[in-house]
Amino acid sequence: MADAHVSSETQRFIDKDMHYGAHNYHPLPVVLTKGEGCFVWDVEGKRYYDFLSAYSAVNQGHCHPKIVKAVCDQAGTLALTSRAFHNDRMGDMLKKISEVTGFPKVLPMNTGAEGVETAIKAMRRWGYRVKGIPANKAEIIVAKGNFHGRTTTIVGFSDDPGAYADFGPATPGFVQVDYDDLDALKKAITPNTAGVLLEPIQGEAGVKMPSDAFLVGVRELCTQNNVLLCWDEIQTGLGRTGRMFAWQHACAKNPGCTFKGDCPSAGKACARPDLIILGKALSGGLYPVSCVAAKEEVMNVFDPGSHGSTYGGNPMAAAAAIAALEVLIDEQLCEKALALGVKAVARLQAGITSKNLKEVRGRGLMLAVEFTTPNAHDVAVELMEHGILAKDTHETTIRFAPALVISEDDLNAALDKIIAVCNTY
Ligand code: IF1
Repeated sequence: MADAHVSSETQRFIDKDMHYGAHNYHPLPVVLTKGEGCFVWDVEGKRYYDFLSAYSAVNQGHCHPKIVKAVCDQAGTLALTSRAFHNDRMGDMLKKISEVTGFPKVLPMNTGAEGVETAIKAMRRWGYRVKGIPANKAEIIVAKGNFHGRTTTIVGFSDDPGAYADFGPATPGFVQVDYDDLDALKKAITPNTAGVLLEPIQGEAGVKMPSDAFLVGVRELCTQNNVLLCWDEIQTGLGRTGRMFAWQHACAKNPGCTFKGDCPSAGKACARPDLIILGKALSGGLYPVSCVAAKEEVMNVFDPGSHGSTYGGNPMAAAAAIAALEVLIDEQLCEKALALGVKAVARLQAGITSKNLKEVRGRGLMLAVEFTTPNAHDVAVELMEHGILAKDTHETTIRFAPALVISEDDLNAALDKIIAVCNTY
């Protein structure tokens, strides 16, 4: 077990968290106090490459000056009104998200889990009111290994006991199938299936990348059976995988499709969803902002009183989201992530010669190194000592997700350290 060397100053912060906080996390023993771009600094002044990026919430880099300015300006003007009144910023955010996603309708929330709950409610209501599913019979198909958040309903359809154990009874109406298994999905569809909810790449499961044929096949099955397709792009979306959305990698007729307006594949050989959930990088880390974007037919199931949130769609969130999306586009972060990701995977594959290496994989700057041995946590601790912050998952896999603004030189410097550490395991 790698030993972390922790100073007494750092330990005092950790002790306070442990004393007053619920023990629902086991963080690495580092206490951060400052961030800029792809870097963070701890309370002792040591600089780290942040290769977690708050689980891809800071794709635009820590404290991006443009987003910081937008949020600070808005904070001093008007921060929160509730949805009992209109505010003069929300509409611009909805318009921007509509343009980026290609969907006509957007419903703003705050956390990712709330976005997922919103999508579940939309799919169920659509199932009853549009598809004609009998009352309380709607089913939503999900994948084994999924991670969609922490609410009681969401953990109720997780197959990770750490997430769901003793939080039951689980909300009924969810059916689990193997991920990346089209036959299993096909068999699970019934006349009562309202929707399919999937991550286009499973993050928590260890950056599990399905075949493009799976993503396209899911779309086809949903179209054939009058079932809604919802991609949870909370983690994979907004440039992380080298496209605005991860589903765009899979479009067969139009590779790398950057959807604008009508889908050129007209729903065929295309992985375009009926609704999409976004969160995390939608604010670049400055504020919790999530949303569902969807077709009219889906979003129109909501009427006054059926859904909402005190903070959802507030002016601060709008200022952050507009700036965050502008940064993604203006700085061409999708294109950058795509190009850097190809180089990063090649470099890791060539450089890591450890006999315990199982696989290096990734899309864009969503990267993973999987070992045959359960040492990923030790690797993460060792990497921290060498100035790289990253997170292990499922004992054998370590994920790397630097901010998309990282320079090629910084990426290479960090990869050299990662390769060196991985080769000692
Ligand atoms: C935690 C993982 C990442 C998500 C997808 C919804 C949500 C998430 C695809 C909910 C959130 C985070 C939450 C974080 C750990 C985490 C995570 F390791 F579990 F898988 F990112 F890699 N859909 N993922 O990935 O969004 O409500 O948190 O805003 O500490 O729970 P949220």
